[in-house]
Amino acid sequence: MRLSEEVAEALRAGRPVVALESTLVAQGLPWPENWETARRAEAAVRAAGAVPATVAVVEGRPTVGLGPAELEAVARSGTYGKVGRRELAWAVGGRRNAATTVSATLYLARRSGVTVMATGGLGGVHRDAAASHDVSADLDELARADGCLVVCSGVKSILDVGGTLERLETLGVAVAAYRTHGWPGFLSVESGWEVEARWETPAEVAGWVAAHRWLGLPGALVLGQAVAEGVGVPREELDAVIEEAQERARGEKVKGKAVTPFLLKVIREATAGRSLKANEELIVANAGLAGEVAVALKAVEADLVG
Ligand code: PSU
Ligand code: MN
Repeated sequence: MRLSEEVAEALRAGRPVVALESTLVAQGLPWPENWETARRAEAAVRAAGAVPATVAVVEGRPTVGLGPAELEAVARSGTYGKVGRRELAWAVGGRRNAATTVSATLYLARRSGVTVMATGGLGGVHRDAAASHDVSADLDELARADGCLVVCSGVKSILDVGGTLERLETLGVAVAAYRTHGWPGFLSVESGWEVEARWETPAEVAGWVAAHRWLGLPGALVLGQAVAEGVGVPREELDAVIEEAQERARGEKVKGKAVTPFLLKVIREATAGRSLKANEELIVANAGLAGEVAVALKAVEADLVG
């Protein structure tokens, strides 16, 4: 495992660190918005008082904390393929460049001692899962990442949101909404689904995470923060676009891990860039909130020790 000096130093000193995934940079957003967003996300973590650690595999080296040139290469090069957890060994063994999804990022982060991460929208149960069996490996890793917190804006709009929430329940993954009752709808403010737990401050979230850890509960915790009101794309509009995108994916026989990037791209085109703006803003906001919670968690930990 390769840690940037800054990340290694922060971990040694017990300072808060937030992991950021790179698939949304390499596959989720187009150049140059992807690079700008990646840098803004890192800046948001810093502004909160934590150290950002964007994760990727660089020439076979699993890296936690990309340098600026590496981050730019992920955004610009087109050579960083998308890898989930199960493809990590393939990328490392084959000395490849690879961008990491939530499942791979969470795995590498927690192996390095980083227990808080941020992303845009989680993977989950696809709408045609009954027939295609397409369920993101994000869910399985969330079930294993004991005590880790993932800040997101819900699950990607292209998914079966209710089905994904059900699966998270079965897996024992704790779920809460931040400052809303409704479960956020990724590019839309609302998903139409609700969750019971709601928190109002980073300190409350930190207390929740600390309690989960203290109880020794398995599985990760997922905090959903809605995209800002003025930026979100209305859900009805998005739903129509998604149907169309899925139609096209079927028509063009897009399969496997290519499905998610394909759908996100079609949606971006169909909403004249508004979904892109929403995606950018929510990624930056989630990174900032993850930073605030990571800082608050250090205060809770100090409390427990003292
Ligand atoms: N959220 C975004 N953009 C993305 C993704 C999520 O805003 O590109 C990526 C994440 O890396 C997530 C992955 O882990 O999509 C899930 O892909 P799949 O459905 O193939 O498991
Ligand atoms: Mn999939």
